[in-house]
Amino acid sequence: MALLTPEDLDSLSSKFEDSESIIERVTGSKLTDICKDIYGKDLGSEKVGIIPITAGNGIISNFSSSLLFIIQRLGLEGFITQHTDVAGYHEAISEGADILLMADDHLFIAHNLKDEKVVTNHEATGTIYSEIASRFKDADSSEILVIGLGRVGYAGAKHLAEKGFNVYACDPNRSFLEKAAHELGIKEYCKEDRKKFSMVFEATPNANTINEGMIAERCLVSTPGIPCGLPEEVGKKFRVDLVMEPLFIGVTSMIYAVI
Ligand code: PYL
Ligand code: MG
Repeated sequence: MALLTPEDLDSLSSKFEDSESIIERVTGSKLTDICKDIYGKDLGSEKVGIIPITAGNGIISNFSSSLLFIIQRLGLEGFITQHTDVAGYHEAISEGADILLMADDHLFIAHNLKDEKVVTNHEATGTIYSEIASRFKDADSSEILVIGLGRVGYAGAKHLAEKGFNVYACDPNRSFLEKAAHELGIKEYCKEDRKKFSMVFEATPNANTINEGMIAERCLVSTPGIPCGLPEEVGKKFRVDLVMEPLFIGVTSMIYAVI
């Protein structure tokens, strides 16, 4: 999994405000209302403990502070533990956290200690970004393109298939495609069909995965991907709305998933 860098998290607030206004414009709903709708619950007075984890590549300098900013922006009480790892885990529990947030290089989880719900950033990110794509007000059909069937892409494709969307997907890994076709009933995207989509959910760690043969004149691309899969010239040539943000959207979905 591509790891965030401190630069990715710079100016998180303005990046989030930009994407929040685009989400409202293209879907007609606020991000928190979309989360309420898909998870069926609203935020209460949950207290969130953020535990810095030193495993693997170690601490990302502004990762925990970015999480605290997100939690407080959602109107919840949050704190970053003084200690890291197991001592931090113990500290968070002692301080009465209801929800724990912690990430190593492989998994970023939210764990609700009160009712044992756990969600990964992959699942919650796939769910929310695919949901945003599926709510495009100017969509010309119920067909939606999913680019990338890794842990994030598969979670999004599963969410869309369960909602009854006509899901087409592409991934260079044939076994990922066959698994998704078999388990989710999605169709393989074939460029020879010259099908053009107005709703695209992209979840790959690569740039330039979206080409102009895939997208309709009016199109929404929803992606957590770093780097962005939409080439700048394609975004200019077509009227493409892009929802892309490094952390806030995914973490908001994680919190609603475990409350
Ligand atoms: C959650 C992000 C989304 C994309 N890649 C994921 C990532 O960068 N994971 C690593 C997070 C490491 C956090 C570090 C700390 O500061 O606690 N262990
Ligand atoms: Mg995100």
